[in-house]
Parts: sequence; structure tokens; C-alpha cells
Amino acid sequence: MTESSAPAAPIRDLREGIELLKTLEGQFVSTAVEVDPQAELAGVYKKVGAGGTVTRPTRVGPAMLFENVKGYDIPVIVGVLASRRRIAAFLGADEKRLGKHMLDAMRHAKDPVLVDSAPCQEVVHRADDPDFDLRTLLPAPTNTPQDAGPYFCMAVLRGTDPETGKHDVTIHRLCVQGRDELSVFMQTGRHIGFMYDKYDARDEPMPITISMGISPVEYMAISFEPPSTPYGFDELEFAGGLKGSAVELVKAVTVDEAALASAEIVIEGLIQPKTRVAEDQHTHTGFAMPEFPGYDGVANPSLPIIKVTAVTTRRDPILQTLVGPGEEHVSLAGIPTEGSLTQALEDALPGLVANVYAHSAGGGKYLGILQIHKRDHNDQGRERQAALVAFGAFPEMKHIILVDDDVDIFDTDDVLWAMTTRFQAERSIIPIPGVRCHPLDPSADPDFLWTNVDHGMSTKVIFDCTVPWNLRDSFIRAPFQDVDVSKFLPGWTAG
Ligand SMILES: [Mn+2]
Repeated sequence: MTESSAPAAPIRDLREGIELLKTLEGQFVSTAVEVDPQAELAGVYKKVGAGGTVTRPTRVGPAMLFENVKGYDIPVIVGVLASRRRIAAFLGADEKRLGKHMLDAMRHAKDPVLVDSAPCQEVVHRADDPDFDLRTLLPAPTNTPQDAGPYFCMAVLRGTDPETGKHDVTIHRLCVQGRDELSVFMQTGRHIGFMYDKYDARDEPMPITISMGISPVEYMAISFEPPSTPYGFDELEFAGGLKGSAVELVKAVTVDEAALASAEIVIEGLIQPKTRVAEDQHTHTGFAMPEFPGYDGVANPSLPIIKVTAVTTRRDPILQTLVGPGEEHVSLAGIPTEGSLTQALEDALPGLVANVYAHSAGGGKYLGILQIHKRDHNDQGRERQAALVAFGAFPEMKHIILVDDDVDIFDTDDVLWAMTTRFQAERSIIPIPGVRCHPLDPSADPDFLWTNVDHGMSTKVIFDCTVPWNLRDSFIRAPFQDVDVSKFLPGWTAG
């Protein structure tokens, strides 16, 4: 793998990101036709560009701005990060080396800085104003008609550990529950949730800021998860590395916490101790919203409540959202996964793994494709060791496909070609039964397979589609001449 260099992103915030997309062919569309934020908006974008694991038909398409949202003055943008091409443009990086680029950023981390004033506080709506109502102020969409309620899906929570003073930023799903109330789902082990547990035990409210519509570059950085970003590691330092300049924070107006200065919209509030509500308390649908594996999540029966104290915005703010289990989730989950896997594999087996793709079909978590560079007969069998390292680094990884370095890991046709012509099931499938994987995979259940003694257990599998070293001469692809097509078709670009 190549030398580490300091990344520098060409954009500072969402608006510069949108302007950049407008200069790229096929990466941005907008509509002035009125759209209902309840299910209709997501229904439109599912067809236009959601991609990922959503119900077909879908595709990877442009980001989309809905200028005219029924009942609201605020437009909604969706799908900003729902394509590797766009993310590469935002980061100033090679589309096929995003994981590596993320890793380089981690080596150039920068402390965030506090600024005195920020555009995200140009307009202030205080919750103690009797006219304040979240439900009419911000166009939170639902993804499907059976969602528990309207959700903020790109909500970056920032909190502080009451004992250590360390900070964390994490995206959590927030469901609107009333004029000044949001429920917050924090999966066990997530860092903001760990902090909240400490406040909860002390019976104290936890100050929180919720930044939305932040710089796309910042969104990518804060999506890194453990083990790459252990508890106490402020992901905003890493975001500074990815931007090439320090992330700017601004003190909240009504709570003792800071928000991201680049945000379009900030919600300030206090997570209440000792209080829990059912996520679908008003709708009783039984469902939350679509999860990344492509199925609807179950409404949580017992979630903490955020009492909102203020909403601050830019002038003419834009609300940013995503469509459930689409390509945007794959980007946010999978590209950081690729960065972490790249690191773990290079540490364990230097030079063996040429590239890594956390494939869309697994939501960026369940399915990994490793491109293996066998150098001599000693590397025969090390490809399987690489798969074991990847499983070790990411417990949520279920299927790993190994291919040679003449296969394009981002071209699923090519990967399936390798799985067809460089694969004999009896020697090429390596199942590892009875491993705890991820509870949102519905097949990870004893009813599906008896060796799954508990829900969340799976058979991990290595699909070794690499050519055995001693047979390599029989597997040389037909050798076409390499030509410069732009000589024949001016302006032609690959892909
Ligand atoms: Mn964290």
C-alpha cells in the first residue's frame, strides 16, 4: 500500500458540497413540486437514488433536493453521501481508495477549535416560547408509512463524559415524540449511550447538541466506530484530519455543550434521566424505521427522551436526511469499515491484501470482499488467514469473498465471475458455524439453523475465489491491448 499523505477536502460545509455536486454530471437533482415528508419523499428517493438494500426498484443515483415540502418552509436534501463517487469528490480522494484515504486522515488528526459565532446560530428558536413546536418547525420525514413516527436520520449527537470530560459524537436515530420531545435509540456499547448511563445513574440530565446538515466530510469521519475509535477518542479530531483543517465548534445557546459550526440545523436539549417511552407510543405500528439489512426495525419499547431546549439554524436552512437502508448507510458504515480493515490486514499480513470493499449488499457491514495479491507459494493459504483477520477485526462481518488482484472488487459481475470460474464449492467454501454476528440479520436465528443456539448467531463463511498458486498459469485472463480510448472518443472517461 502507498505512502501516507495528509488529506485535504475541497469543501467546508453542506452548501459547498451541493455546489460541488452541481458541477459534476448526474450527481444532483432538485424538484419544486410539493412533496409530503411522510413516506412520499422517501418513496420518491427510493427510486431516484437510495440504492443499497432497499426494496427494488432502486438504483445508486444523484442526491436530491426537495425544495417544496408540504407544510414547511424548510427544504429537504437526501442522498448527499449515497454514492462513492460523490464521497470521493467531497474528500478529494480516489473512489476506489476511500478506506485507505480515511486511514491516512486518522494519522493527521487535528483538535477541534471553539469559535465565538457560527452560521448555525443565525436564527434561534427557544423551546420556552409558547409557539415553539418541533413538529411544525422541522420537516422530519418518515421512511415508510409504518415508521414509528417522523425521524431525524442524520442527527449527530455530541455529549461529554461527566467524569472524564471526554467528548464523543455519534449518529443516533431520533423520533419526534412531541412539541419539544425526541426519543433517542442508543445501541448498547455506543459511546454517547455509555455517557448517558453515567448521567442516568446520577439522576442528572445529560446536555446534548444534535447537529444536522454538517459538512459531508465531517459526516464521513464521525461514522468511524470501535475498534478504530475507542471510547474517549473524539471523532472530530479525525474529522479535522479528513478536512485538512480543524473542525469548528460553537457553544450551544441553552445547554452546556458545543455544536458543529458547519451545521444547517442544531437541536439543543437534555437527555432526561430515569424516563423511558415506547418509540411508537403515538402510532403503535410496532416498527421503528428501515434498518440497514433491508428490513423494518422493531419499535423499541423503552427509550430515553430528549427534552429539547432550542433549535438554532442558518438563515434559510436545509434539512438533511437519508433513506433507511440505502447506499448512504453503506457509505457511512462501510467506508470506515474499509479503513479499519485495511489497517488490521496490513498490520497482520503486510502487502497481501491490495484492497477491501465493504459491499452494499451487506449494508457495509455483513459482506466484505478482499482483493488478494499472492506473491509466491508461501502466500497460498494466507488469503484465508486474511479472512480470519477481517472476521477478528469486525465481528459483524458474516461473509468474506476472496478474489485475486486481476478482479475488480467494486464490480459485482467480476466478483461473481471469479466465484464461478475460480471456485469449487467443496474446497472453496469455508464455513465457521455458531459465531455471534449481528442481531439485525433475520437469518441469524435458531429457527433458520439449529446450530444458531441464540438469535444473532450465524455461520460465518469464507468464499475463497482465488486461484491456487500452483495452478496460476491456467487462469490468465484473455490479454486485450491497453489503449487510450479518448483518442477515439474525446472526453471519454472510464466508468
Ligand atoms: Mn465514539
